[in-house]
Amino acid sequence: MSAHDTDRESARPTEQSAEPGTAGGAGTPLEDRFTSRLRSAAVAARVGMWLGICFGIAFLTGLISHYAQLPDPSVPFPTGPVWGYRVSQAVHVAAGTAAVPLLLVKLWSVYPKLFERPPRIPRALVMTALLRGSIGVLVAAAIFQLASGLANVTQWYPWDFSFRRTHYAVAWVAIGALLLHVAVKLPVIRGALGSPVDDTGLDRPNATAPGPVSRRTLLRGTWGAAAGAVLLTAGASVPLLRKVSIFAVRTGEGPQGVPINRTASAAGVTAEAVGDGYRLEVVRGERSITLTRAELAALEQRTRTLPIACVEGWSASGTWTGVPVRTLLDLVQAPRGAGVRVESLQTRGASSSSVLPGNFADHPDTLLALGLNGEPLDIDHGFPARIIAPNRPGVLQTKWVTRMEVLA
Ligand SMILES: Nc1nc2c(c(=O)[nH]1)N[C@H]1C(S)=C(S)[C@@H](COP(=O)(O)O)O[C@H]1N2
Ligand SMILES: [Mo]
Repeated sequence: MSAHDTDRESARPTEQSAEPGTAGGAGTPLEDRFTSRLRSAAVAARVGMWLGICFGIAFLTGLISHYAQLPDPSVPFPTGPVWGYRVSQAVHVAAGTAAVPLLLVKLWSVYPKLFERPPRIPRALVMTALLRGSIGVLVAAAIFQLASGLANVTQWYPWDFSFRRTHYAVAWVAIGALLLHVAVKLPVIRGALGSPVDDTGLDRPNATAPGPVSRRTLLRGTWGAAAGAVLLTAGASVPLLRKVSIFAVRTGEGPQGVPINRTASAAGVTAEAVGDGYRLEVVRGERSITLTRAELAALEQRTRTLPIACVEGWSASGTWTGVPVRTLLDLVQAPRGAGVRVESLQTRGASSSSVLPGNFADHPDTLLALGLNGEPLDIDHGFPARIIAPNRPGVLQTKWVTRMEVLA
């Protein structure tokens, strides 16, 4: 029997509950129909606490990711540790994934409150309207963040707006509404977390029917669902979980052992464009030099193991060989600390160019890579040459690089 059936069976006769002002004004006819003891502040506060933790973690790691993508930050994003962005973004996606079952159970546990009778006194009514409005904003923002984030993870963009800007803006709305909600509910949260889970002190007066399971079982199931959701997807960034994570969007498969974000053909990059006619242009003001791939390969090479850490949550490590970007900048006497615009043979789309801030451009491990895992780059990984820099979001690791322009 489901909790819903229980609610139905023990619902009061309509004529009785239609009477206004019963149960000391605390209940309304509709609200009274939710009688399950599982829908309690004791459950809502416990699930809400973990939901709040997940949102807090997603917010902080989201700020990191947003900051890492600024082209000209006032304080430079650090070039290390090399795994920093990879871990931070994996945690971001894991926190959002865990939040999905938590949010569902949380909404389920407080759902009857939607049907609470509004107070009659005008001042109290205004307060209630404001509080409910703020909860409406919180719920809408939370659902938007999780839905848009999940869609992004699967590379599904059924909208026209910029994912990054919108997800970032709504994050502030969500975290603001969340902090307000916690502040308003603090007495209830304290009371609920400070007493045993089966305590009925904070329950709605009519929520007396035992549910089909105990509160403890409901909570265990919720933690299990959250942990399960993470384990089934985290293999996209945690190699050890690759076999377990059957729902992970990308699990290390791809040419040369690294997944592909966008193939050359999807990006409109043809075999002809990367053939014998390919040139790399390095430009600084009036000065410019042009190199063929053979000339690039003749320069001193450096090999480094660095991850591709996609904003969408998957990541994979590769061993890259190529020319340090700084070596190329020296050919045009670029000053240290100057930023570099990197342009791809791909002409459309936001990832057709990127800006390497000065600290990345100067870092000895920032390479114009020609090879991956001991072979020349696959065309889908950016042949003839692609940027690979430590501790950078994947979206900025531009492939099929044809032009680099010093910005100072
Ligand atoms: N020119 C170009 N470079 C690009 C992209 C692209 O679409 N076009 N995608 C970026 C993204 S989002 C990621 S995660 C990495 C993925 O690199 P890979 O496909 O070699 O794994 O490439 C980046 N470089
Ligand atoms: Mo990406």
